[in-house]
Amino acid sequence: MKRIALLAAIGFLCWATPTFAGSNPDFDLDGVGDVIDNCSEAANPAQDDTDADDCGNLCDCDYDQDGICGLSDFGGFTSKGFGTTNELYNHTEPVWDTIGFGDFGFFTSNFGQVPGPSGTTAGTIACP
Ligand SMILES: [Ca+2]
Ligand SMILES: [Ca+2]
Ligand SMILES: [Ca+2]
Ligand SMILES: [Ca+2]
Repeated sequence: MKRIALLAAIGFLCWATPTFAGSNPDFDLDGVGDVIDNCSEAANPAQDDTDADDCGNLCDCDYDQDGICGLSDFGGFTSKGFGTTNELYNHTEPVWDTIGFGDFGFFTSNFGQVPGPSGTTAGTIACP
């Protein structure tokens, strides 16, 4: 009888213990799991990353890689001008649409901020 109770207890524990095998949280619901998402809080299913710093274009306006979206980056952004197709300064997907007010709005709203966050470079200067 004790053996049956023990087997029942083990069976219950196996049933009640959640398994995380294969689970992969996706905060921004873009189909790319947080740990491999180069913009883990912005939906960017294409994962465009022109400067290849593992911080996706959709959350990266730190073009000179100093860890912050600042004046030096703004100079580069404005020199390209609206209507061009410079991929680096493009903050929408797909990458090769033109730079417009949306990209400017992204830059200004992130001015003074760090890029990211990125699930692939957590803790690095390039994309915290
Ligand atoms: Ca995601
Ligand atoms: Ca994302
Ligand atoms: Ca980048
Ligand atoms: Ca910068």
